[in-house]
Amino acid sequence: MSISPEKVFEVAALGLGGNIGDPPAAMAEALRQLDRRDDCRVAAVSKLYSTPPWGKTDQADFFNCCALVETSLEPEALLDVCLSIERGMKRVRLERWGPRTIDIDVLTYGTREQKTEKLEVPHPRMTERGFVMKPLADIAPDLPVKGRKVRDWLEEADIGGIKVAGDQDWWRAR
Ligand code: PH2
Ligand code: MG
Ligand code: MG
Repeated sequence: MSISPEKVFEVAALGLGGNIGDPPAAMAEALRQLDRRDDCRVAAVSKLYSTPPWGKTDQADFFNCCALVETSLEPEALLDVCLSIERGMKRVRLERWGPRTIDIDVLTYGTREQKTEKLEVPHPRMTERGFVMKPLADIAPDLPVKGRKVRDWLEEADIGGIKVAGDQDWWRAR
């Protein structure tokens, strides 16, 4: 018999989005797949939002949400899990910042700051994106990101056109 060391769980924030097909169904399925894993537990999910496209504006509105995940995975391994869930759901992505069926981004990992070839946390553009900060403020308003709380970043973010499309439990019902 061996004694296994206690796993250390970190809290990571994820941003989910999509604007092709049925993004709320895809996002809900992705969250449930994460929650079923032994190494991840979905601890909180924001409301569901409909958001105007950012970056490339001549495309359909997106659905977006954020989630807090307790995980024993290191950030790169968590990203790999997210990417494999995307692939398993046959993600279609037509171009950078363009239409896609589902996108799962690792936004933060604890309070860790790292920039490797594979992954930068905090996500380099998250604080300027209303479609990230609005849902993140539902579940982690006091989380420090790049020296300020999420709620403070949100005050400066452009949240024009962002609408609530589902309450806190939207992802369980689907
Ligand atoms: N994702 C992008 C580019 N633009 N705009 C909105 N509203 N929501 C997104 O999730 C989004 C975007 C690239 O990942
Ligand atoms: Mg993205
Ligand atoms: Mg992505």
